[in-house]
Amino acid sequence: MNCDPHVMNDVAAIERDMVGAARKAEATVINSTFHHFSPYGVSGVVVIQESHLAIHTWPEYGYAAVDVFTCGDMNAWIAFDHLKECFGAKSYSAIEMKRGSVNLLTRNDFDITSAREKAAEWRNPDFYTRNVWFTDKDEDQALSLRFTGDVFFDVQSPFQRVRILESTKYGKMLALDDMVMTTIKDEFHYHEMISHPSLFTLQNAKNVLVIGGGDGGTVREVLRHSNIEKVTMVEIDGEVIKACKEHLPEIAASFDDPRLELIVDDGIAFVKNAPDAIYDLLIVDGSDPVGPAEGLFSVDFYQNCYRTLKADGILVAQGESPKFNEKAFAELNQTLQGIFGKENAPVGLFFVPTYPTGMWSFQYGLKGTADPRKVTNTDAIKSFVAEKGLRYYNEDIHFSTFALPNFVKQLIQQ
Ligand code: SPD
Repeated sequence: MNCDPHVMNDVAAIERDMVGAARKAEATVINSTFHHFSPYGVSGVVVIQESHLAIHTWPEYGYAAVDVFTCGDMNAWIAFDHLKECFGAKSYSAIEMKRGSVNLLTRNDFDITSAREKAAEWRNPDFYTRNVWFTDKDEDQALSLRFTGDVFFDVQSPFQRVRILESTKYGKMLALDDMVMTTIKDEFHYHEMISHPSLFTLQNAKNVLVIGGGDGGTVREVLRHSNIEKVTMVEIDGEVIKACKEHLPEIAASFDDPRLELIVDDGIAFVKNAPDAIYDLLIVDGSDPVGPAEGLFSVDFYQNCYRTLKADGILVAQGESPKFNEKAFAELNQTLQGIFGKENAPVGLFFVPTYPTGMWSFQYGLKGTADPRKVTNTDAIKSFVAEKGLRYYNEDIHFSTFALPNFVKQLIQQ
């Protein structure tokens, strides 16, 4: 009781501590299964050779109910003391129950000692199967990814909780608070699509501003274009850059490019103070409209973006999902239509398996006549895609991303 509520809601920490408790009590861990529940609470079981440890937490009460069941030599109180410490429990109640009356049972002729010895021959004591789930959700929908339980980076920055976890299907991933930002195995969907459609529309862009994008995937793609002379990237959270440089080097691959100026600061203030008409392309690679990214969905911010673009400049912004968060998606498009004009705020859809619902968008603001829906240089796209080995974007996707289902057209009144 009176446990740390944050720990009580942290599925990875609880799995680690429960497995740690079993090991400290010298149990042999076979398997662990842990789930995070919406809106909060964690349940899980660690199966041990000697039986099992089970838990359910109520973070809102700072409470955890734990069973340590053993039929072997292990001392359950060692596990109990370990958990008390890990959970920061200020009080507790515990009962020890002896179950099973051996004198009432008939023993079969079964040599348990030799069976144990045999199992120990093939069992690697450091290996056990884990079933731990990370969930990105709102009140009504969720996307869950199984992860190995390994946490490579976990820092509460002044803005958000920054974590690098390892998912079993998509490899290492960056999570901000409880939202998936990018994973090693599907990051190219997002980063190729946020960059190349606009750069092939502008053809000769030289000066690019990226707001956000702390993982480095967007600048990596932008800098593939040899015509780019300068990219300024403004990321508010230095911990995101640090985490990705250390643990996602495939994504954070271009931070040393001499054409990149990396600024750790507030992107909204940066755009507010930027001179008029200096950028060919302005990319807003922000997270969802909660916490530090909320201002990246405001009218004021996009008015300043418009002002800093050159006469034929393009804005492209992470546009949320028309299925997961219709309201933010539609409101952003209304904002862009209001500033750039009704015909100049196209939406591009693309698929990301690790974002809730899988259907995601980039939203554009076209200041002049450069329009991604009207490009003609498809041969240039084709050879660039082949030369760079792109895995999502190509000359067909360039156009098909702008083909919208009717419900999406209705949402944005286009
Ligand atoms: N819900 C995910 C929203 C996407 C946020 N940006 C991802 C950053 C990738 N560079």
